[in-house]
Amino acid sequence: MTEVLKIPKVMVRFDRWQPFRVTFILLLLLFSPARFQVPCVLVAAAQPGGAERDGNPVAAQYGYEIVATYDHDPQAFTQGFCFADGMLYEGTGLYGQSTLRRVTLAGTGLELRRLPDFYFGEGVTVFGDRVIQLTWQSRTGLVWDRESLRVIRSFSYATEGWGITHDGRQLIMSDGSATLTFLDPHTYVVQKGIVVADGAVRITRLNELEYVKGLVWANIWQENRIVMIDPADGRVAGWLDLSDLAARNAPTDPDSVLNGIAYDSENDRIYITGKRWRRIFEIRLVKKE
Ligand SMILES: [Ca+2]
Repeated sequence: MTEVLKIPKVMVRFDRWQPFRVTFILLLLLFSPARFQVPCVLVAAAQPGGAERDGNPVAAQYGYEIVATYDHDPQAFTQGFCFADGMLYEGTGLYGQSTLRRVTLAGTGLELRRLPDFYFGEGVTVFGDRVIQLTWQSRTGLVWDRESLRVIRSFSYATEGWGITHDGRQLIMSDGSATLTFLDPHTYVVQKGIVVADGAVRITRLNELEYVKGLVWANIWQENRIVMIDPADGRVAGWLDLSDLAARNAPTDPDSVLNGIAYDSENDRIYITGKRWRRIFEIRLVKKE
């Protein structure tokens, strides 16, 4: 009986203090530092960019100076352009007109090979004793003996072929999308792909390529500007605006866009041209503030 009575006493005491306890808890919540922390967290999360932007530096912007000019065949529909041991190698396109050619900067010693009419020639790179040339939609790469300029083999790839270059270890090719594909230079087997992006924006229509001091440079088709890409992750490290050069030197034909980057790594010289341009330009970068 005694135990039975004790229980209601406790309940009564609880009931008496309950309003005060509830008020106390409400006051605690009202003035708790945690109350002020919640909006702070929300504000931080709502700020645009945030940590991602901090971890991904904004791409540098470059202009150019012209160092020298050289003649270029105004009939050449340039699709591939590179430099090795004092010679320019150029691949041209269009069905029935595609070629591979080798010539000095002065225009002497021209050697020219015609591709079969069913190939539309694209990017060109020199790797060791071979010259490798892509074709646009035939999914076929042509491997030329560098000395004789004769085709010694071919290989297949799964995409369109646009530009090609190499970093000394792997071939790097573009296909008109935002992806660069890395191939084994001996087996031509795909080893990896990267997606090129400037911040959150994918950069598509990557065209003629050149490997320059650790970065992959790519013409953007029909934009007359070059994007500089970190080959480790596809991050855009810089932009080179050549629209002024293109406007002053390209023919009025809308197809005659900037599309040739050749790098003389021995002498650190950059050569630029375009489809049916009359000139090749050696340029020097000028960083924009
Ligand atoms: Ca090139």
